[in-house]
This record gives sequence, C-alpha cells and structure tokens, in this order.
Amino acid sequence: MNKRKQAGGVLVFLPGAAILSVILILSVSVRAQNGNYVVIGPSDSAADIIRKAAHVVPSARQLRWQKLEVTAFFHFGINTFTNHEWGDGKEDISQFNPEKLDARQWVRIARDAGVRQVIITAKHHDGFCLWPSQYTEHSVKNTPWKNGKGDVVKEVSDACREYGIGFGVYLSPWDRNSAIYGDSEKYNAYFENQLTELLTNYGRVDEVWFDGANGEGPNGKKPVYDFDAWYALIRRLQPTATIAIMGPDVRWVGTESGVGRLTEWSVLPVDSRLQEKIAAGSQTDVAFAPQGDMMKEDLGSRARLLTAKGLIWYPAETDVSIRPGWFHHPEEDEKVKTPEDLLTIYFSSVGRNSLLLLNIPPDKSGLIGKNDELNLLAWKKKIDETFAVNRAWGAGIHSFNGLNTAALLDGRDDTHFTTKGSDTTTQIEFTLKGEKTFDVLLLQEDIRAGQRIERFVLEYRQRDGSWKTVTEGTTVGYKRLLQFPAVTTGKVRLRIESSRSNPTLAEFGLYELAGGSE
Ligand code: FUL
Repeated sequence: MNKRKQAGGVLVFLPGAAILSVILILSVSVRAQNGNYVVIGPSDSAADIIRKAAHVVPSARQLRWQKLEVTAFFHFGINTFTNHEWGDGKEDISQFNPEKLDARQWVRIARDAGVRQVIITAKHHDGFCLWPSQYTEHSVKNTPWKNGKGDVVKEVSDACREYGIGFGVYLSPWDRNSAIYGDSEKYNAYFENQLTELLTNYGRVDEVWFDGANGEGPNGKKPVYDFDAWYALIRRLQPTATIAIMGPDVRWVGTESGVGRLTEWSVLPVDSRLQEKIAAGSQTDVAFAPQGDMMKEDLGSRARLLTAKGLIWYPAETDVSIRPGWFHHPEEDEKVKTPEDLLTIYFSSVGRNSLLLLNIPPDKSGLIGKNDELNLLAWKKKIDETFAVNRAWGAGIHSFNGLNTAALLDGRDDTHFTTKGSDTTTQIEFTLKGEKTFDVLLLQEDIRAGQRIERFVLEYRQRDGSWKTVTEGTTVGYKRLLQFPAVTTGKVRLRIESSRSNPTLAEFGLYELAGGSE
C-alpha cells in the first residue's frame, strides 16, 4: 500500500496573507543579491521582458549549489527501526540503537560515488531528533545508543568536513510528536530553537531542506509555519546555505522519480515560488506521477514570462531514492537501483539542467548496505568512463558570427562562446580530429551570464556530404546531456536556432557511453 496516499489529507496550504508576506520578504532579500531577481514594470514590452529574463543570474549560493551536480540524502531515524516511511510520533525510541553506526562510512561511500554534499534527516515528520536537542525529550539523548551520549548530526557533519564535501540538514516542520504542534506561536518558537541548534553547533551548514507537509496537532489545529522568520534566521546564521524546496533558493523539480523536464528553465515568473503550490505537489503522488501533467507543465516559457510581475533564478532539484522507499527497509535490499538505472537518472536530472539529490538510506545497524555501495560505485565508474574523453577535443571550430570559439573545448564552465552584435542564432561547425564515434552530446551554458538558449540542433556530415540531424533540444542551462544511437563522422555542426539574447555557451562535448549504446 502506498504510504503517502495513506497519509494523504493531512496537508494544508499557507493562507494567502502568509504567502504574500513570504514573497514580499523574499523579493526584497533577493533583489539585493545582484541579479537573481528582476522586476517587470508596466511599461516593459515583450522584448524588454525577454531581455530581462536572459540576464537574470544565480546568486553566489545558488551557483555553488548548481555546480555540485550530485548531492545525497541520508534518510535515517526512528523509521529505520520501525520499518515505516512516515512515523506518527508515538514510537518507542528505546528501539533506536544503531550499534555499528559509522557516518564516516556513509560519507566516504557518497564521496566515492561522486556526491559533493549530503543532507541528513535531522528530524523527520515523527519528530525524533538525531541530535540531543535541549528542547525535546524525543531525541537520541533518551535512547540506548551510546548510552544517550550520541549525536548523529555531529558524526555526519564531522565526516563531511573530513572528506571535504558539503553538509546540509533536513528539518521537518511537520512534527507529529510535539505536544505544542498546532499552536502556531509556541511551535514556531520551538522550531526556531531547534533550527538555531542545528545552525550553530555543527560548523558550516550548506543547505537547509524544508518539506511543506503540515498536519493537525493534538489541539486539532494546523500551525501556520513562520517561514519568513526561519529564512531570516538561516541567512543570519549560515549566509552561504541554500534553502531548498519550501525556500527561496532551490525548487523541487516536481517528481520523485529522478526525471526532470526536457525543457527546464531556471528563470521563472515570481509566482512560481508560491509556497502552497510547492507544498501541494511534494506530497501528492497522483499529481506528480512521472509521466503526469507536471512533466508537461510549462514553468518558464516566453508565454509564461510575459504575464509575470517579476522574474527569479529558481533552479530545479531532482530528489529520488536509490531504493523504493526513502528509509531503509530490509525487504528492499534486492530492489536497489542498478548502476544502469542510476545512469539513466543522471541523464534525466543532471543532464536536464537540474541537480540530483540521491537518497541513500543507512540500515538499522547504522551502515549503508553492500548492494547500495556496489551499485553506487559501479555507477560512478560508468560516469567517469563515459566522460573521460571528449571526442570533440582538438577539433577545428568555425562559426561565421561567433566569438571565443576556444572556450567551447577548454573544460571550463566559466568561459564562453558568444555571438557578435545582437545575434541570437548561430551555427558552430566542428571538424573533428579524424572520424569519431559518439552517442552523447553535452552542452553547458555559462549561467553566470544567464540562461538563454531555447532551441538547438546537432547535425553530422554524412559520407555523401549531406547533413543529417543527430539530436535536438530546447533548453540547455547549466548542463544538458542527450543520448542517441551512435554516430561516426568527421564533422558535426551545432545550430542554435533560438535564444533569448546572445547565446553564451560554455562547453561542447561528444562522448561515448561506457559499454556502448544499447
Ligand atoms: C517528502 C517526505 O514526506 C518524505 O518522507 C521524504 O522525506 C521526501 C524527501 O520528502 O516530502
């Protein structure tokens, strides 16, 4: 039975006034962050709006986050012991005793799999805290684990520092254990206190992840979360941390299948940040089935932008679990996604202008299982082998209206090719160093300049001299990867057919999938 559907009906949306104030506060704070927000005035023409959209850029924290490409979740907590996905807060926490817990193993495996930042579920909806919070008794301090002296959050943050990767926290606003949940004023103060503990006792925090779930407390009421105050607190205590999902920096892609949109704009009309829409989607399997409407949903096309009051940089994060559930369940030990599954997910998330947040749940002994580890490492090997050699390296590059063609093959995402004058289309021809075989195209825009490309086509020259389409697409953004049946040729050309301003293309790559195309 689907646990999410079972638990459905407990959600409420933030009331309109709260949403408005969230947006106002966000607008004010982001406007100051040089260029990741722009106001559309009543006198702006369609051309003005598109030009403005082309110049919205990520904030420094959004840029750092985007470049991570692959991050991981560790879903771990009392659910790991009760074998549930969502606890009700009444669990007997004396069950929590992960005798072999080794956060260094978790982080080492993640790091070896190419993960650049991890997020620990410090508190899930059941309210059990993985750190010894002084504001509740429902935490590790009252469990047999390490005689109540343990702190999972500390072990994970220490391991992240040791292995040189980022550290983030998931703190569920919905707390099914708290007796004061339902009383907005008291609960918000409690939540702020817990957030403060996490943001002050564990060194640098790089991401704070809020889910939007909100149910009724013991008093039969649903509290109104004070997101404004939480954002302000995070900005004050951890100014470089991105605030994800129910937050201003990063948006949920809209599926939990690892599949992002084929057309994925990071510049969106300001109303896309309405917290209630995000909350509604993140809890409803039906509305967000992988092939469902959300995949077709147009978030950032020209038509959508033209009616906007403002535009923001609001990039997509694609979260998915390596197993069917978010928490570890022994019966799913044989259902770990294979290296091939993970590679497909890599292409449909990182390769679609999104960041991949891959969940790797430790088991109740406190370790990541062997199957998960082996599949992760085999996946990483495939990625490394696939992208080791760019078949376009050493190619002669010609573009009739192009500037700085050398940037396309310099391996850097902060230098770019662009066009002369105000040209928004171009053709770039690559004379490869001899005949090459490839089945993957990589494109990257220099997002420091914005996201601009709207349509592109890759063609190859056939033996008879005619050109044939290899693949085509719409948005590029930070990274776009496309797979196609293998092609062997000595010449390719990339045609950028539409762009919101001069295209600013950072990288061009042709690769061959490790093990060949299927
Ligand atoms: C959801 C939660 O309800 C799930 O349990 C999980 O934590 C997922 C990442 O977010 O909204």
